[in-house]
Amino acid sequence: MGNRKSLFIALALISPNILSAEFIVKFRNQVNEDLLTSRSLGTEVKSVRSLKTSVGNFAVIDAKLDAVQMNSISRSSGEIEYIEPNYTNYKLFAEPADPSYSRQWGLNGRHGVQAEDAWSITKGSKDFVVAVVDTGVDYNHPDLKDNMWTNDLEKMGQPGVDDDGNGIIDDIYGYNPISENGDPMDGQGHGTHCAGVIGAVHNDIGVAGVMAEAKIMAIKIFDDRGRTTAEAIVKGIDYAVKAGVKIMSNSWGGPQHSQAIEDAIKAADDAGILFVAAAGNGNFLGFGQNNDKKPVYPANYELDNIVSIGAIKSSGRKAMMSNYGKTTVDLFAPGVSVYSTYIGGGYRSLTGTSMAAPHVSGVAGLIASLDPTMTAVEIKERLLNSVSSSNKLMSKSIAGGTLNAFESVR
Ligand SMILES: [Ca+2]
Ligand SMILES: [Ca+2]
Ligand SMILES: [Ca+2]
Repeated sequence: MGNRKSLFIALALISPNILSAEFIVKFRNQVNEDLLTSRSLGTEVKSVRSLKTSVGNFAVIDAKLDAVQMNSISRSSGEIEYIEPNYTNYKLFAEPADPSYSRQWGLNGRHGVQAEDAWSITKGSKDFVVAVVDTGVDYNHPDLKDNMWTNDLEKMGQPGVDDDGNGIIDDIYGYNPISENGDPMDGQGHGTHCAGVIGAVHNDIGVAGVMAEAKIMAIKIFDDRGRTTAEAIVKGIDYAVKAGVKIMSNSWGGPQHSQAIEDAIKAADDAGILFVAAAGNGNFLGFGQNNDKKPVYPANYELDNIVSIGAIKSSGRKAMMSNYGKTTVDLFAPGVSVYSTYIGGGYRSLTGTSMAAPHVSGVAGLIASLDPTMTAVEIKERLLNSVSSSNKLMSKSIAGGTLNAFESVR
């Protein structure tokens, strides 16, 4: 009786009125196809095929049956042990259960990064740190907190005391050089969005990050109104270098060449840290510019560890607003209508090379998870040599294509 009840529930979930579908019939002994004809069952049966297995003999029928009919069939013949739908609602576990995953075309779309195939090889690692150098991160976000880096000496230490002696009091999740304190909470949203692209937790809420396993450090170089200084940027990068991060994700920039910022990034280069930088979003009219002619920094600094990222839309073409450059933009990544985490525990869709860069940072993290001793230059070579080539992007980037997570880790 209990079984029958659960069968009804299962059917009701598929459809209240099954019109035509496949059913699996388990026979107690041999399959009796005569029992499975339209005349015997009193309903149209389109096809019957036998299925012999070591656990018994089955037939698969294509028929029009509702729950009541199915139930009466299983009761009417002593030869039939049970009948149930030929269920199809199973999925590869590489596909995350996060309810908004279907919206993440950058991961699962035709021109996305082939994330699921990559995840069958690696889902990331907590053995190294990815720094989001941005507006901070909502480190309490339920879809991020388990993938946040924490400074355990401060976390277990005393409030108001610089427990690890690094000069910053209570820097548990990162650093805030804008306010010169240890709290990088995001009050703007941009950094939280980028963090989610890299490493939103794979769970039953929200979105999935490129890295399922990650350690994200928040470096808040912009205040909540989006303002910064070269001083704050240098201090933020310096903190991340000293903390020994592996990758820095930078979704910001401007036309101003700062020697101090370049020197800070050079120190990251010397430490083997990959510096992912958005190529920029073009002019005030919304058209991308050629970075070969009009440099954008930090993307355009001529340092080996910098990888400059343009944005594509879901068709695989360059986003209208995205900057480009045959010799200055390395590769393209998803950057239009990117759905990710937002401040206040929320989610939002945003567009820009800002969203493309963290896709690359996440894939760089997948690469590094294969071999944490890999240098920045080695990771960068992998990224560039693994792109999905595109004729339209040949003249617009060094690699001539878009980010491919699977090709990067296979
Ligand atoms: Ca400290
Ligand atoms: Ca403390
Ligand atoms: Ca999630």
